[in-house]
Amino acid sequence: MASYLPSMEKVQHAVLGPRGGDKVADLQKETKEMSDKARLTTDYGVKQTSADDWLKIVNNDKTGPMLLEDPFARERIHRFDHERIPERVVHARGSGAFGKFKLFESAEDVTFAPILTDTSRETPMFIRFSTVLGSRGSADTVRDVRGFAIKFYTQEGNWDIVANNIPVFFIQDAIKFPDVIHAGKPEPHNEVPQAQSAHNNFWDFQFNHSEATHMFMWTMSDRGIPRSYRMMQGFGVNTFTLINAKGERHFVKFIFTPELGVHSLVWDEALKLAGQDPDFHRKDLWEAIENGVFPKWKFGIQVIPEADEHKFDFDILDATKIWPEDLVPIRYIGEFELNRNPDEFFPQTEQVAFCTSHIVPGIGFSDDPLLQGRNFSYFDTQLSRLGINWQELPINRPVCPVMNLNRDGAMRHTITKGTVNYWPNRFEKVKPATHEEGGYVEYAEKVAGIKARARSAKFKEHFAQAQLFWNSMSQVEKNHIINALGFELDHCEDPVVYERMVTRLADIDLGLAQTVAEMVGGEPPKEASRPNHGRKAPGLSQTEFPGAKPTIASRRIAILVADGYDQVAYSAAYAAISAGLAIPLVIGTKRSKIVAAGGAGSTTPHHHLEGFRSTMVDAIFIPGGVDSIRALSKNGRALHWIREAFGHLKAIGATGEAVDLVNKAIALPAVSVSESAEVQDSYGVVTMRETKPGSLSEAVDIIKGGAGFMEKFFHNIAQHRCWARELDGLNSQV
Ligand code: HDD
Repeated sequence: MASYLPSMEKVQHAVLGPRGGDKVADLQKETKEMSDKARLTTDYGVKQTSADDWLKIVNNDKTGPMLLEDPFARERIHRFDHERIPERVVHARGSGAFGKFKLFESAEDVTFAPILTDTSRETPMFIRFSTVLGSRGSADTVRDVRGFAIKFYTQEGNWDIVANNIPVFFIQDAIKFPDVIHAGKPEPHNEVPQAQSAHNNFWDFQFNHSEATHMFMWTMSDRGIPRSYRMMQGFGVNTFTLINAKGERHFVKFIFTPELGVHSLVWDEALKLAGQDPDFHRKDLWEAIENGVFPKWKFGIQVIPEADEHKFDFDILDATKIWPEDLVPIRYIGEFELNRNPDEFFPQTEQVAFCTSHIVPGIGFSDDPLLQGRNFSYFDTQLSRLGINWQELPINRPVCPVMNLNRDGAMRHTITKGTVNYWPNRFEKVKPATHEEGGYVEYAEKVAGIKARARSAKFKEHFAQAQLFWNSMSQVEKNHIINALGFELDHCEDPVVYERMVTRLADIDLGLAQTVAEMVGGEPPKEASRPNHGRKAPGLSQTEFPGAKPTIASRRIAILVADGYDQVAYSAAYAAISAGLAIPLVIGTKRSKIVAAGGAGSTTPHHHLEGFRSTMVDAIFIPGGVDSIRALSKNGRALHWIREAFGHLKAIGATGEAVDLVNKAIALPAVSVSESAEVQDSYGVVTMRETKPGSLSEAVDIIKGGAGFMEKFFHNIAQHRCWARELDGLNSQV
């Protein structure tokens, strides 16, 4: 059995507190604390006597007209009127955190970039996660691609990897970006729907633009509804290049794999959370970092020597294709963690701005036609969002020296002394750097060809990797893709859209096409449009990423109580959950004091059953207690909590009288419960009718291991979800 004890490293983090490296010190220059001694001032520094009354003419018995003269009041209103800046045209909804990157294996055989060769370095970083389609105020848990944009503040300048949680993209050439985004965003006539791909225009585009086929299979898979930003892989998607000290070039893709494993919500849960807790992912990231359970990823590269560029049956510069891991293994060379929440959302998470074109010496671009277009687009979009001096903003400025001849523009902050602002100048000031001094030197690539609006022949193949992805899914994952397509196409009212999409699915798999056709009302195809090649690849199914080790760390576990609960079971569970670095959330019939059986103790719940929902937790534990269970059994919402958690495949634990409550709520013959002191684990429902001395009350023993109740309960939580329930069709029966 696995240990659920926190690693020493995590304990150290909790004790030492967050660390962020140079960038944190750099940001301190701009950061103000709100001290008790500080007094309200205008932006020009004059102390104000009132934040309540606009200057006006008053008589004793009459409030007279306000005076436009009041500079304090006008400043407040002006500042407020202009608080909003344009939201990002895509990826508007996001949240970010600071962290650090550490290399554990030098990649000097393929690059001379110090961040990828110097194992003694710790590089500060900022990551912004996002959804793509929704506006800034949209819900976190919608079905969508997730952005995973990283800024490394290296000593050689900022390096941005503007990544996603899906390794491929909808389009091969950047010129199509406005189309794919227009098609996915709310429709132009009525601005409906918000943050959804489930509509006519999105699927119309997917059909007409067959190179999107591989990508929509990923977004329809569980990758489109992650449980947490902390449980997603990240992929740079585009093909970059690495150049080593000998001047040799390799093609490269960047991949990040989370220590906590890759996990998703179930669709019904995602839908409900969008209304019940639209900030679910934002809060989850914040909470984990505040609790010192810092999310970590391994940093990997896939490299292909320049000479092997054409050895594959796909074009390695095509962003709609993965490089299958059995052909190009991932080499994990470093790791990064997020360990500090921003101090203020707007100046940091909202104003952070990324550019794929921002790379450092030792790293280069490729001729990937999506990347080349992105390199133009990002700087351009920052101009309309933040203005020409966006790189001076504290969150965006590098930690290494910046000196150049760029000048002026709106909101310029930097003041550069000297009498010249051009090169060459008589003082030899601001001289360009040599290669030896660290100057960026472009790789001397030989280029020949004719000008044409075209792509190489291999770009024209659009279905082989969609099949590869489908074939590599587990049965559960396949079911989820079918249901996702069933949901999405059901939201398309135009028969032309869903009928044609069904024919597109026959390009991938006949069974898939037939099942979806039946669900959504299209004509089931009689035969596949092309044979399924039957190949699979490693690394595509989420089941391959359970996490570095089984853990309950950072999981939210509800403890349901009413007056008369069993204090021993309650406190043992509470202690064990906390010691495993998970978050115990006491949910009561009310949020005021609840007293244990016989007055043995009391608790003031974090939430009450109506205010919080089962969707917001990963598991439920219910301690016994005659009166508590009697009250919960009569409470429809309590029964709904248990049924819903069961339906969402979550671990459920119950002791003493609570076993009967669980039995009543679930009421399925297939799910057996404990009749004695023996622990019963049936479909992730862990029960123990009589508590044995030592089995529950000694939390420390429980965490250390053994075959006790908590051990089994925690094991199920660490598995993330009980898939057997779904495979046996039990989840849909409650
Ligand atoms: Fe993009 C934002 C990721 C293709 C144009 N993109 C943006 C963000 C992420 C990505 C994570 C949010 C950055 C942040 O948090 O501030 N984009 C991708 C990936 C792509 C991709 C992985 C495919 C490989 N993007 C892509 C293309 C174009 C753009 C082809 C245009 C030709 N993307 C933008 C943008 C955004 C953006 C309009 C909006 C806000 C921003 O850049 O800063 O320029």
